[in-house]
Amino acid sequence: MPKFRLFLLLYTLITAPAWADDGYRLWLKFDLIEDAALRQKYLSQVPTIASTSTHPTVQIAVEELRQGLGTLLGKPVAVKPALGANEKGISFKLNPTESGISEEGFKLQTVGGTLQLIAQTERGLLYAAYELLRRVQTGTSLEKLSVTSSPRIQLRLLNHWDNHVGTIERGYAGMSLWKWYELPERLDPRYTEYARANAAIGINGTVVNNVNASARFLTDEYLQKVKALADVFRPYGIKVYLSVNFASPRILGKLKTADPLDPDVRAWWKQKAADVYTLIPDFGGFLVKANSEGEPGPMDYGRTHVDGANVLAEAVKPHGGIIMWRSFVYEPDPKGDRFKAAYDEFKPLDGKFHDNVIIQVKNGPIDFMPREPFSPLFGAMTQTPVSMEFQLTQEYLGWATHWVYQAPLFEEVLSADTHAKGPGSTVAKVLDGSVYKYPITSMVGVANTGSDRNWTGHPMAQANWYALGRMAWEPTLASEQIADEWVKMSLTRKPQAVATIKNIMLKSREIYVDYTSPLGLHHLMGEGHHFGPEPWLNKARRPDWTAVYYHRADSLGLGFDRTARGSNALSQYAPPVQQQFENPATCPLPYLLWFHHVPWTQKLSTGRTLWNELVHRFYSGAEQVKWMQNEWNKVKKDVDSEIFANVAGRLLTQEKEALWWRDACVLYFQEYARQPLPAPYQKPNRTLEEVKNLVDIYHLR
Ligand code: GCW
Repeated sequence: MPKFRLFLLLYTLITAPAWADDGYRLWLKFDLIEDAALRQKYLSQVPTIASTSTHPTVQIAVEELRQGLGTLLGKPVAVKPALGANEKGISFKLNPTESGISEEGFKLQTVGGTLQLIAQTERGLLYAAYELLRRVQTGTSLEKLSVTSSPRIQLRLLNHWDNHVGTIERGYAGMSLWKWYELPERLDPRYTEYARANAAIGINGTVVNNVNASARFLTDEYLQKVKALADVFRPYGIKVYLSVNFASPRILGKLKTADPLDPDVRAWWKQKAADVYTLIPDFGGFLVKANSEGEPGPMDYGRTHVDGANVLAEAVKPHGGIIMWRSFVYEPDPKGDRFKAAYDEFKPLDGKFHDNVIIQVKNGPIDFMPREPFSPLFGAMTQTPVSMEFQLTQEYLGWATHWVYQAPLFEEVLSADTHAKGPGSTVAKVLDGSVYKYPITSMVGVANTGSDRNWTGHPMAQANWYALGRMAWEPTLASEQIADEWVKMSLTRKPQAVATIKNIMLKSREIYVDYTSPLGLHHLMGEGHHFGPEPWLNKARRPDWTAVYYHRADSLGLGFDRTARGSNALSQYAPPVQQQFENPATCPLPYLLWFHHVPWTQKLSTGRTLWNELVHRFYSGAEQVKWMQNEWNKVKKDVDSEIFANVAGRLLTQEKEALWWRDACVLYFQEYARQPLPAPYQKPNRTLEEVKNLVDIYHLR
């Protein structure tokens, strides 16, 4: 080799980072475990994998273990038909009648020198394999294992708001993963990567298109494309579902109506369902957004949500399908309270839906705000199952420039006590069917994935996808544990760095709440795009799309009175919840302005007046972004340089935008509070008018 080329080669080898990471591999990184002793220990326990299965799902499990353990442990792991006497290794046991686990559950057991993966189904074995890998990735002992695990929720789904043209409604990570124009002929390898990532966290279904649904997804042409995806996902235990446009019988079937009680409409849906199931025998079912934000629905024909849902339910029932009917409905009523809409609409319909219908409810009563009290529909529906819809994509959480770890938000909602059947009737227990015996249980996350190389735009947003899967499997998992796993699997295993990153993650959501919507403020964001502050917004296409509808600032105070003196939305909760919230003295501060119109001069439990506390939150919240930056800088040497720089850059933008929120809200509310800023806070160095114009800088109008 010529000297210069040799020099170049050496130079590259010496200067290149030890590893370069663009985040593509998510939580399936499987990089070499740095600790040689630990590696040795694992190697002595799982040097071999025994399997003769020809089932595609088990073969995936074997292959994941072979490759994953191989690179984690730095030595090829052999695959053999069987382990010899006294030989150590991993073995699979498929036992359809295995007790103590559900269909998708598994056991991980040390029996003699063998680590047995036991399950009733092949899917269970795949989940067991990923659990084993997670243990090795996170440095957990494999000594004398006796693990039993079953998902508490049956349907663990992503909902993609992806359009056929490749755009994603509220997507901040590039374009859609689905290349409809290439399907069904070309299968992008990324579809398989997507399935792996989801299976590894227990997700078993995906709604591939937007709830604002184009009818074209039910055309023969598109169903072929959907089938192609279903075929890729199937061996990973993932079913495909579709969002449907309620007017499809009119749009596609050329019928005069889409009235659910019209016999031709019924027949049309039956035939369509049969066509879908001929192509995709294990198709999951339909998701419907009806009579909401301009989407068609049964009410267009004077019918009810029950009529609409049941006609679809009948159509998919013979094929084992389900209908996920969304409760996100609200009429534009300037005098009403949007908070109450979903409950008012659906509570009277409880028990009237067919048994293969589940009502899909957003976590809060309004719309994925940075903090909401739990929706009163959780605990209220005793005979019709309800499902949880969380939003992973950060529509109201700063898009892709704000680092917000959402697991604490999920945990807060899941652990909230509905008191539906006495104390301890948490939202999690409602969802998993232990409060009322629901025939279907489900938790979904509106996906934050896109074509960006790292899937989620903000590298840290991967953790939200991860958390959704983990919590849908076990809704009582703590956000701390999930963060711990995710950091170790995706970023670094260095203990100090793990602790530092976890600490930022766990505080990030509260920091975001503080600089955008403290003390229970909500819906202050810009109109339409939903980015940045616009608390002054008083005119929009609908009154309940303005900000003033929600914060109700006036010369006396701030906040929405939802007590009996106000909209009485509180009456939708069980009495103990109502009681806790209705007294401003016992209402937890994070929910204060959700339920009360509080005088500016009112002393709060913190010792500060409302105005002073508000200013304090906006300022300290924005200040905390600097803290996040400083903490992040401490892990520079312990995380990949590309990811480090990516996050560091986004944190700088986050700081700028946090100040934007702070200045906008403080200057605007000050016009009502008419008080100076409390010490030590200095007045923003720009005027309210200047802040209002910032929206142009961000090209948002
Ligand atoms: O949060 C709102 C979004 C809409 C979305 C709607 C919904 C898909 O702004 O973009 O539409 O919720 O959940 O249906």
